[in-house]
Formats: sequence, structure tokens, C-alpha cells
Amino acid sequence: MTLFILSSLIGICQENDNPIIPKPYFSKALDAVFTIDNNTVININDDVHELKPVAIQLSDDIFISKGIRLPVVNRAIKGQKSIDLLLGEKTAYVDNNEKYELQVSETDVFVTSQSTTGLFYGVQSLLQLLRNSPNNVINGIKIIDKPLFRWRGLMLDVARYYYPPEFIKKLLDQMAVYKLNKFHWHLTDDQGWRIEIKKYPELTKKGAWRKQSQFAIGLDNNWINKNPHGGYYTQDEIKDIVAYAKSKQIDIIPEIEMPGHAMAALATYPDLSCQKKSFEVPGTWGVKSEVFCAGDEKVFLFLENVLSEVIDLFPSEIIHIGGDECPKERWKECSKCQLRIKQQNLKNEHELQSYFIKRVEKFLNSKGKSIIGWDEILEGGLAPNAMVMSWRGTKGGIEAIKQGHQVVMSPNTFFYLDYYQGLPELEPPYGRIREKAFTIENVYSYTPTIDNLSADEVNLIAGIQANVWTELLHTQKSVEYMIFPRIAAVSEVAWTQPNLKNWKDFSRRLEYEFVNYEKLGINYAKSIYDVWYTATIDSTSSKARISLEAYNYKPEIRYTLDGTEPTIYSKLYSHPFLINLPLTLKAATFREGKRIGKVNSRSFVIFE
Ligand code: TNX
Repeated sequence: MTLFILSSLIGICQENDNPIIPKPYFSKALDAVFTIDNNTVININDDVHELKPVAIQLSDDIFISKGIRLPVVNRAIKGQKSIDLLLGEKTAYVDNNEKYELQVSETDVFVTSQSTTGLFYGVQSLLQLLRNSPNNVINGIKIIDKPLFRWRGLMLDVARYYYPPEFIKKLLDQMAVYKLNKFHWHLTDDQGWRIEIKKYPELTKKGAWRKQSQFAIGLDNNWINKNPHGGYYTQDEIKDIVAYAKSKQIDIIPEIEMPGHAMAALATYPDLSCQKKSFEVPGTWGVKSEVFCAGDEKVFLFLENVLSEVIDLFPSEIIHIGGDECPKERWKECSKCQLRIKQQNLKNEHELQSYFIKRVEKFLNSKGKSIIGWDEILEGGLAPNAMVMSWRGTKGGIEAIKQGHQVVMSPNTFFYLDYYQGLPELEPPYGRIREKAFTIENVYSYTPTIDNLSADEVNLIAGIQANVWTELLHTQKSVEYMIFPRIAAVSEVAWTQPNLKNWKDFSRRLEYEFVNYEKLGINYAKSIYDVWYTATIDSTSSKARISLEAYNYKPEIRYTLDGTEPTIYSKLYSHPFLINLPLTLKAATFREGKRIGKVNSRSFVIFE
């Protein structure tokens, strides 16, 4: 019954001016305004111990955002204007522990949930309302909110380039704002080992450093930066970051890559490879032939020792063990690997990979942990509690579901934030170029296909995740550029019911985020303001039909045909037009008398 009322209300209330990202499950404007001033208090029940830290954090955040310090009090005196945090009270909903309610009326703001997680999300919504308001006033609103998916992830590859703890924390701050709850920390790879392991100090003494870095992939892959690069996180730093994440309701899922993508470890301990030869930590990218030897017991002992320390550092129930892109050529030539295949009655090297993963999985299971791995771990079968991260499109994910595994959809066709988000000629020179840019609108458009799945199978989709691989992102600024603002779209895909998603409305709300990024000094991409062309050229009549498009909210596109820069006085684009060739078209977006996008310039010629 409640559900029915909710769903009929949702349609009506879609158009209100709620600026929150990700869009809540239900929201309705109320005819009231709440003003925060020096007489406002944050009201909690002191007997509920979990409330205190949330309240103090809220008070700090309001101070940072509005410069007003609200005292935290135990049950405010009647009549006093207050923000009330309520845990496990006043709420009828218990079906989802991330659920919260937020009500802003004239005299009170109520944030209510059954759990501290839900309460935290309610507070995040409140803070967004407040920061997006030009003064200290919040318009009346009632929100009932809960997420679509339980896994709302972001992965950062710190192996290809190292980023310091403060940067990780800054990222966690923004993940929390967007109600993302899984930070997947890609800590080891060919080009660097970034986690201190007490039993093997050499791993970070040697394996965390490389002599050079390759700068580009593709046409110009010979450009080498000869500066050494490296760094790692001490166990103390990791503990601190894990605790910080926890305070923001974020689990950190550590990834230790195996059996491939492991050259940093092999360079440190050549004995763990098949050929036992010494290597350098590579300063080039790509899939490497050197992998952990699957026939040598030393390798499993090493990994078990490493994982034991990892388990102690990360409370997460799930450990990521990689499993992707493991070439088999060394195993084919290795007598120990071949002996293992024979002794274990395996058919080939693919089954040897499966043996490897299952063995590590068994170890982790014995410690009360379960594994997640890239979709290659499916090959050869898995224990039922293993999760699969589907990166090569979503096929692997669907297959995993059919085999009864939980999956995280992370297709490289939508969620690889190392790919360009705009027109290559207008973007800064970092990230990967594909035929098609991964615009924020593309990211936003993702919904998992569930057509051929039963309800139980759909429930196996734990969620979605965006991945930031960093081969081509050598500065913090470049990483920020690739993440922001696409992270906002990721959060809405992860949190919001698909039927509530609406690009135009999202692009309106995104404008508030840009203001916030400016305030926080986040190097965000403004690619959404750039103009895209489509031209159909008819060489017999020497004419072209040109259409222009921009994805920002209510774009105002102006253009010139005479080679001059477009200004606010240039022609306003309204619909596709036919035009004589050759010509040079220059177009950009404008707002309130100012150019906001870059100038996209194109020459169209006639091919004889
Ligand atoms: C594939 S996704 C990889 C990474 C690369 C990435 C570049 C995956 C499991 N493996 O090693 O960094 O492509 O986009």
C-alpha cells in the first residue's frame, strides 16, 4: 500500500527544484522555509551514542559551508529551532538499512533513519541543500530516500602512479557527498607495489619504485619520461585512511593483483616468477608476460603472508585478488607449472589459472573473507561466495549471475574514467582516446540490462563501479579532471531508480556541483559545455547539412561561418541548417552574456 502511494507521488513531484545528486527516491516540496541562524541547534538524544559523532561532523560541515557554528544539544527546549537527528525512531521503514527520511519545515529539520549509515546519507542530502542555497535558508522539503544498489563503487589505480594520502582522503570526501560506499584501492600492479608489508619490506623498498614512465599509448608510445617515480602507503597511513573512510560510511576494498599484473613483486623477488630471472619494475604499460609461477609453493606462501597482513589492515569482508589479463606463455614453458597441471589433473593453463584463484580463495575463506575478481576469474569455475567484477562489457557479469555469483557491473564501455570525456581536440592531453568519447551523458545513460534475468538473478547485481586507471594520468589534477564531474553521474546510476533518471534535470542539478568544485578547488572538466558537430556532406551540390549539439542544461550555442571567433552577438543555433562548402565553422556555448565552452573550430572542404 505504502509503495503504491509512493510510486504515484513520484511522478507528480519530479519537476520540483530539488538540487540533490544522486536524485532521491521520493521528494516533495513543502510550503515552508527553514533559516539557520545563531539560535539554531543540532538536537540529539545523548543516550544514543552513535549520534554524537554524526552531529559534531554536521556542525563542522555547516560551519565550513556557512560560517555558523551550531551547538550540539541534548533534546532541545521546546520552541527552539533545531536540526534533529533521530536514530531508530519515528520511521516505519526497516527494509533497507541505508534508508533515511529528511523533512525541512519552518521550525525543525528532521533527519531520521534506522541506521547510522542512513542517518549519514540524510545529513549528506541536508548539506547539499544547504550548500546549494545562496544564503542560510533551506526550502521546505520532504525526502524519503534509499539506494538502488548496495555496491556503489569507485576504483583508483595507485600502482601506475602514486597519489598521497591527502589526495585519497579528498576523494573519499567527495565519494561520501555522492553516497558512494565502496572505494576499491588498486594497490599493486606491474609498475608499482604500494602497500607496506612488514614481512617483506623489500616490496616497498624496491617494488614501489621505477626508473622511468611511458607517457602515451598508441601512435606515440616511444615518449619516455626519464624521471624515477614511486611511493607507497605505510600501514599506519592505511589504518588512518581506512578509519577516515569508515567515518564516511565507505568500505575500502584492497586489491592485490595476481597471478598477472605482478611485475613489481617479481622484480623484488625474482624467485616467485617462472624463469627466476631478475627484472626491473617496468616503466612501460600494457600486459606483461611475467606472472607469478603457479607451480611453485613459495608463491602461495608469499601471497598468504601478504594477504594475512592485508586482512589485518582492512576490515572489508571482501578482498579483490585481480585475476585479469594473465598471459599463459611462461606457464607453458615452466616445468613446475606443467608438473602442477599434471598432478592436479588440469586440462591446460586456463585451468591452472582457475586452480590458482581457487587456492587463494580457499585461503581467504578460511580467514572469514571472500573474494572479488575481474571477470576472467570465472574461467574454470569459482566458489559460490566469490563476487565478479565485470569489466569487459557486461557479458561476463551476466554469465556470473547465471552461475549464481554476485556481480558488480563495471563495463569498460561506460565506466572507465581514464577515457576521454569530450572531443579529443578540445581536451587536455591526458587519458585515453577511443573512437567515441565517454561523455558524462554516456555514463549517465547506463542501466544494467535485466531482460533475461529472473528477480533472484537481478538481485545478484550488487551494483556498479567506475574505474580510474592511471597509466596516462600522472598528476593529481589530471585524475580529478577525469573523475569530476563524471562521478556525479556514476552516483546517480548507482543510487537512483532508473525511472527517475532524467538527463535534462540532472544537467540542471550538475550546475550546483560545478559551483561547489570551484569552491573546493577541484580541477573538474567542463567538457559538457563544448559543442559537437554532425555534418552530412553532399559533394554533388557542394553543400553540407550541419547540426550542433551540447549536453549542458539549456545550451545556448552561437556560431560563425567566416572564421572569426564566436561572440554573444554571433548567430544563435536553433536547428540543423544546409550550407555551401567549403567553410570554416566555429561554435561555442554561452550563458548570460559570456562564453562558457571552448571554441570548436571545423573546416569542411569538398572532396573532388
Ligand atoms: C585493462 S580493467 C586493465 C588495466 C588497464 C586498463 C586501461 C582491467 C581489469 N585491466 O590493467 O589499466 O585496461 O583502461
